[in-house]
Amino acid sequence: AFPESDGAVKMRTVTLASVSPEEKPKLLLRPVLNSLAMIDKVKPIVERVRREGDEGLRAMTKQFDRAELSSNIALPPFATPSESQLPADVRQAIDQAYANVKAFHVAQAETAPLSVETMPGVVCSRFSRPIARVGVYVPGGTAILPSTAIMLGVPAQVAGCKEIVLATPPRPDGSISPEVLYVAQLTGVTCILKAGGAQAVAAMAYGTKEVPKVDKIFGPGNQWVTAAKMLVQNDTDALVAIDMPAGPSEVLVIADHTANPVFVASDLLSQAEHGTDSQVVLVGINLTSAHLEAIEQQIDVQARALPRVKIAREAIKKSLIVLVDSVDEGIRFSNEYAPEHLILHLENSSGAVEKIDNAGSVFVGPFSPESCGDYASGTNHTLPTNGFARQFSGVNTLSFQKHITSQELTADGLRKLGPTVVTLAEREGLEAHANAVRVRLAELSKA
Ligand code: HSO
Ligand code: ZN
Repeated sequence: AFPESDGAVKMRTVTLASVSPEEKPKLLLRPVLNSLAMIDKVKPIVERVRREGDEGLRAMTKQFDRAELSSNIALPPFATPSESQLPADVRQAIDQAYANVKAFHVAQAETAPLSVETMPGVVCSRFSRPIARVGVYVPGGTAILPSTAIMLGVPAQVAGCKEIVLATPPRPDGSISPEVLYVAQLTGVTCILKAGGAQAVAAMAYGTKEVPKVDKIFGPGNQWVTAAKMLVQNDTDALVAIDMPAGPSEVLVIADHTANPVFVASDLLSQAEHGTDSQVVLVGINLTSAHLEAIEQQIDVQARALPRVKIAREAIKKSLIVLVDSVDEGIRFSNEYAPEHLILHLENSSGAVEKIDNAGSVFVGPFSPESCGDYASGTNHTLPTNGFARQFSGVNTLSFQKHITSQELTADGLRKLGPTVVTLAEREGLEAHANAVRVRLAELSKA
């Protein structure tokens, strides 16, 4: 019905039951990211920042972002943008998003230390502390993303990080978008690094005269940014952590006979417009061919009306419709795929949530589009992609903190536990360990 020649925006369809066991794993694959080759490519950039510091950084910003900077950084206070730069409705929208994201992330913070008396007189505790210096990367590129500044700045602020460096590529005139500046001010960013790409990651990982070194780097970015994060994470000179390995954004939508084709298509396209490499999957449960056609037609019609139709078309072309016979089969496929975003358009969407094992964030029912989570409902939009939802959580308040454990034993506690420790230490042949207990037990037996 949609010949390629008329430019129809159409996905590939497979029926899961007729896919061979050898073919099935291929359905779960994302486009190959050759991370090792990318790491080799970013190495010279990272090394140049280490060698040449601020000068090297400035030269690369001129080369890649066409901006000539007198300084690589900007410090607060960041001037409140004027009404003409940032209209009141945009400002209010940012304020609302900030408030909701903050409310949800404040609730995630641990308020009291965890404390357990494992045996009488032996108390073990765990408490959290902010990571002192963090770097948050806000991509430039085809869209400006102040929402990402909110999603990373808010948890950093709520966690109590002392230094928050926000890196983002400057515009050719050297300025930062008023939206990002406004969010930087709201979230208490302490330094804006006007640089993008691998060079920005390197500057934050090692520090330069102008740019403060950070302890952990967060945020999405293109493959250069991701490769640079992976490279610096493995360098003991940098001593820096990263949030997670990031890949192209994804959505998986599960739809049954109750799904509204207009809504389903709009959800798929909101992901597809992110980039030509975006991954879009529709899992259809017992859909009639008329229903499926209605969805496909909506994809085509809505895509053509988008300013970013070219990008959406490329993404949709590589995407997939998987037809299954039951909700359980659909969810099983989704759990294997482990999508970054999972949207449920089911007769009983809320009832299906308990069966979900692997997903970055779930959008439940017809009135919960991914866009709400992307911008303003309160959940974070920095989420695991590429199947990493199997073992990673999305960015949250605790991502900006670490835990410290502690213990305190009373004399009685040591009397009770000491012999156990001595036995184990002797068994390992570590006499000094055993002695550290013995000398105390000897002292206690005098009293
Ligand atoms: N869907 C993107 C986040 C985003 N959407 C930012 C709009 N702006 C990755 O989760
Ligand atoms: Zn999005």
